[in-house]
Amino acid sequence: MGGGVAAAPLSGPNVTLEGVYHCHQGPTIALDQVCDFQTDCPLGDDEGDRCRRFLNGSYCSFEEDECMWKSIPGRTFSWRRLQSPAKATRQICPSSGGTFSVEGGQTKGQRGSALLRSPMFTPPLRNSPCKVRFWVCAGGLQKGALSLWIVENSTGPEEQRRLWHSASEARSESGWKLISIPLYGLADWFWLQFSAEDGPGVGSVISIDNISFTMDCFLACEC
Ligand SMILES: [Ca+2]
Repeated sequence: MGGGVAAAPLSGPNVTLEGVYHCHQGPTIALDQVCDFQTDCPLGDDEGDRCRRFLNGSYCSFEEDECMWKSIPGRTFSWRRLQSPAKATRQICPSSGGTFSVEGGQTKGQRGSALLRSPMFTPPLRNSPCKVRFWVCAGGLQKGALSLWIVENSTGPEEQRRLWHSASEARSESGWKLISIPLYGLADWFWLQFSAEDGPGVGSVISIDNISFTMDCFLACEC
């Protein structure tokens, strides 16, 4: 690795190889506090526009658009970008803006699975502590489940790996929850997909919001 490693889009004096970011004014923050939808720098330069300039889909609040995340409908239900949740579920999963959600609707017997698929991403460097983070709310869930899968371009859906499953979370907790998952062992371009299985049930909802990748995912080899 002749030239070493640099964060291409955030390059310059503000990112160091020690994994910290120097705010334009004020403190030094950890690299995983950059582009995580929480303002840590006094001037807010760790969030916003510069984060959106990374790979499309790697930093999305679903406020303005879908950032190339794509709904692949199931037989009886599908993911939709909502500006505000339906009345029935507003109290369980309150949100002030856009989310991607599956709503239970009024009918029983929702079968099959509905997918929410990301655009294609470049693989992180080997051994980089790359993580994907997202907020999830499974409100009033009567049945059904949510999984996050990773699919590599070279092997395709036949060899997809499950990264996370909602059943692994404590059932008693409701409301929004932050999930953070390491991405490793990737050799090829890949995409992520959320899979809602068998629908959330009558009057229930599953919502996803504020998806972001840590900066480590974009460290590029300048070989
Ligand atoms: Ca931040």
